[in-house]
Amino acid sequence: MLSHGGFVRLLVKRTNEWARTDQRRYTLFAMGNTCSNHLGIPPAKGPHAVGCTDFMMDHTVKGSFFRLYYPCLETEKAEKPDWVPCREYFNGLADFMKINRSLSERIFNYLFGCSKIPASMDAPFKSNEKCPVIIFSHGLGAFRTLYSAICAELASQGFIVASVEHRDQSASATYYFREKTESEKAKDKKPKTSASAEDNLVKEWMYYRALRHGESEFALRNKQVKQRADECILALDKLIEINSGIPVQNVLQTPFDWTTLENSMDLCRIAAVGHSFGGATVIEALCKEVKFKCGVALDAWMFPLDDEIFPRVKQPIFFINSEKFQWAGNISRMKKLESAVIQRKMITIRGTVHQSFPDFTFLTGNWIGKLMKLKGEIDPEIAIDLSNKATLAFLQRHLGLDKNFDQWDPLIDGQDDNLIQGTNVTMLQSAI
Ligand code: 71H
Repeated sequence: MLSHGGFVRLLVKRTNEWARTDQRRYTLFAMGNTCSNHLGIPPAKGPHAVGCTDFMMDHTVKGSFFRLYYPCLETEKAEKPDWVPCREYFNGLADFMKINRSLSERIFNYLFGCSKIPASMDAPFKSNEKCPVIIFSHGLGAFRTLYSAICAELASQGFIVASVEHRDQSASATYYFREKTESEKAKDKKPKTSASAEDNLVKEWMYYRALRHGESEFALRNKQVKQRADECILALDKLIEINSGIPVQNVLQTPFDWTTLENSMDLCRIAAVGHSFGGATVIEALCKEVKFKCGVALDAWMFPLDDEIFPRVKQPIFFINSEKFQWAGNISRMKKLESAVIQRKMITIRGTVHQSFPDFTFLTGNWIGKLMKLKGEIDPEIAIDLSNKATLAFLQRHLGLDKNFDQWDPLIDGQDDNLIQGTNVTMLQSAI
């Protein structure tokens, strides 16, 4: 528990944050919204400080929404963004987990309400040599902010990373805007000091849609993976526009200056990275868009993909698997991508679970973490470090980067005490 003074400071800080943006958070509970633990998402290890900002354009459900991580200038006043941007995301997570919203909101808020992303909100972009680009795709029931240990690490190593928030009803929660109706505009008589895009818009929340009774799961997931790939490509298109200096209008009011990104990207060096459903999204996106030069699929869930696409994917792919999630049927679909001419690699990180890739793994103690399968046997920092280093080595190799990530080349072949080359899953003949 915080001291009385600490609680007051926290209250004041929260109020300031509220004043700063209307996207902010939760009502304070009578007991106070205190931080419950000292755990945190590990800071990025690369040579650059990391900035982070949100982008939405256009405002409709068909627009693009992503969080951008980028190398930034170190500034004193830089604030770290909340890990979960507002209460609707916690409510969405509760729906996804099929637990009661109001009880879980208190628990989530208590456990994770103070967690911060290891990046500076809206910090100025540090222009340097041209940055290679990564589009990141989240898993089922996740959303754009939950993989910050991975995205911030890649940005600290010089990448511009756009973490997409999918609108295919597979995210726990997401939002877009609709225009106000005439009657809403009439009711809204408050005097305006500065007109902005958001003034005439109303936020619409979209939550996770569970499979309906009798519905074909393949039909739903297959449709979703195609939309997800399109959303990755749309995010890339927006980055290409931003890079070319075309003025973009961000629907979200942020102080970040998007014009500073003009000519900052190396558009010959673009990759896709994703977790689970996001891993399948990577493969679908590679197939649809050859601008993606390679892909990294973290504990990919292959179920949503059409078998027909496997022979049509031409880029290198790296599968980084957890020890516990995989099964023969899923691995056999990964193996359908094996090729004599295109590099396809697979490693397994010992002691990991499916949740070893999203940030939750850092935010609970050992006991609760293992009980809820958010943590495996391995120290989560060691696991994410191996995953990130192997990813960087693979990206250097296939994007042709001029960095020192090749120092981690052995990891691509599973050469580490905590790695297995290929898979730990024993393949049944019937599954091959
Ligand atoms: N489930 N992404 C969820 C079943 C296992 C869970 C998610 C429970 C999260 C807490 C425990 C696993 C799968 C499975 C394809 C995929 C991506 F906050 C996050 C939420 C989701 C972070 C990351 C994710 S998990 C994921 O693409 C796929 C196949 N999974 C998964 O879906 N069931 C439960 C009823 C609904 C369909 C591990 C787990 C989880 C706890 C929390 F309490 F801490 F928030 C979050």
